[in-house]
Amino acid sequence: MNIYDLIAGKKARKYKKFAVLIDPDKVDQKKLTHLVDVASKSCVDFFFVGGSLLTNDTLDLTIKVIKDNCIIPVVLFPGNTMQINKNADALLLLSLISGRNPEMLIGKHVIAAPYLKASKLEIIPTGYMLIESGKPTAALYMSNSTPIPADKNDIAVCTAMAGEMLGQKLIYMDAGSGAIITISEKMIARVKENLSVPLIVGGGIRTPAKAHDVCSAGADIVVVGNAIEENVRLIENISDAVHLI
Ligand code: 1GP
Repeated sequence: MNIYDLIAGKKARKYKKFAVLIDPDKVDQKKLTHLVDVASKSCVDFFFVGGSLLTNDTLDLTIKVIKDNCIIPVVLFPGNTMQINKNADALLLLSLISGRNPEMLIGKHVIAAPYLKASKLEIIPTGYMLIESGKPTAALYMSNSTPIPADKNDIAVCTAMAGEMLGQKLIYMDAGSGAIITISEKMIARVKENLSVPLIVGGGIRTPAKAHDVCSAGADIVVVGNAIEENVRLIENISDAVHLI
């Protein structure tokens, strides 16, 4: 199964998609099995798995629990080069195009390249843009980069355009996990108007209404992590809100 085709195929383009972000540090096996069951029944499109910093060696187990309990594709959303696992279906190869830290633009990728090649994972080049979100997030700190100011829509548009021109196959606008301020609908809409590749949006989305608004503004995939860790029952309502657009 080709994950990029699932995201960007002609048919897929009409439908909004919902990705649940799993931080392996934050779920135990029992909680994860329940979450996977709810996600499966709620027609979640993808699991994104990863974190800015993982302190327990549970990435492999996390992927195994998901794979043993459902057919939802697992897409790695790696915070660093240690988060490569061949049992996932695909990996977002993130280039932090909002920042000016060469390590996050190309340096880590050089180190990871031979391991990625050997893994046989589907690699999806992704232009990753961090947007200011009201507090310093783990993603910001760990990436040693400056986010795009929340009200600078033109900078976001030009960054996304440049990312696409450089060959990125997805653009991911992220306010960062646990963001206080989500990315404005105006910024999402402006970026979407100027983009041909699919747009992923996440960071601080906590309600079905917000997920709906983010999709209506132009996101093709909405990502929710924290809110679901706190309340698994949200999955069904957010999934409905995203898929009914
Ligand atoms: C973070 O976009 C994701 O990288 C999800 O953020 O955990 O705040 O939902 P939340």
